[in-house]
Amino acid sequence: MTTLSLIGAPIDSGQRRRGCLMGPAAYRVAGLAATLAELGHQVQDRGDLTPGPLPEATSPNPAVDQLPETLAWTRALRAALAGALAEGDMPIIMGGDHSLALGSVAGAAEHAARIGRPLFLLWLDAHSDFHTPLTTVSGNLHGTPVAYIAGRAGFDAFPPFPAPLPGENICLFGIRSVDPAEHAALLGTRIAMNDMRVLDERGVAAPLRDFLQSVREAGGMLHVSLDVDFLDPSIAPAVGTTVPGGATFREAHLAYELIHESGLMTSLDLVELNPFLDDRGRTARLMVDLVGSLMGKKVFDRPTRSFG
Ligand code: 4U7
Ligand code: MN
Ligand code: MN
Ligand code: MN
Repeated sequence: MTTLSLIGAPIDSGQRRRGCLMGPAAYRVAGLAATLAELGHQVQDRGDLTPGPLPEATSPNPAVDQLPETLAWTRALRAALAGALAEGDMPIIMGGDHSLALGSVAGAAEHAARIGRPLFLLWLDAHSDFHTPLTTVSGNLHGTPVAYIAGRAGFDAFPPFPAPLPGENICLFGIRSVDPAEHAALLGTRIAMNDMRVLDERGVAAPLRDFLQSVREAGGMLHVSLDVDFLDPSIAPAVGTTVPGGATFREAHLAYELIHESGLMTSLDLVELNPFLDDRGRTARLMVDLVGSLMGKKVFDRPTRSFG
């Protein structure tokens, strides 16, 4: 039986609104481990990671903020993910801001390359996070991981990404904020852009099933990166970068049930929860509830087949 390995990553260096470092504690207080154990999983809380010593690093873009801190975390997370996957666990990273995906997905890619399987990435987010350190205007590195994972140039301070993912292995989902430089760069890729226009027209299920089918056909591993701001801020207020028009509870619920049903997910990030901005733990509890759906909680357990 696969062990769910909970790994705390109290990383706050990818953006400037302090508080994401409280995320792992909030997930623990909200009962993430117990919720998963009640669903029948074997769960191990591995505690919080610590970044190693800060490397010397500067960026040609003076806007870039806290580069040495983020580099140190990237290294630690990459090793933690590759290690957990090599042990046969399913790592669940409790973030921490989204810059943690620079390391978590690198670790998943390192492991996938080692065992000769393709890696796929499902990115549930309001934002496309496709800046490089050279194009970011805000300088916040939590807006860059997808570009790093896709092998875009401009990450000279970072270790080269192990086996960058081809565009068709990446699915962006829930998108409603794309900066001009990201937009221009995304047009030249085969990354699936499921922005809110697509989800409004086709619903959640059809585009998600298409992507999951492509993962299945390729025999791929699937890393899911879940930014809290995928959800509408009216139900998930504890994020620094709210964008209106997000996923409803029902849409998120359906998406997570479909991911679970596919049986394809091999690693997961929970990112961008800022408990300092929360309303009496509401967002943390909602996230725990939804991660339950992602890990097998069902309202009514009917045979998969009845959904066609
Ligand atoms: B998140 C932004 F300008 N694009 O670069 C930027 F809109 O991890 C936002 O998805 C990045 O929350 C958001 O700062 C990063 C901005
Ligand atoms: Mn994000
Ligand atoms: Mn976001
Ligand atoms: Mn954010």
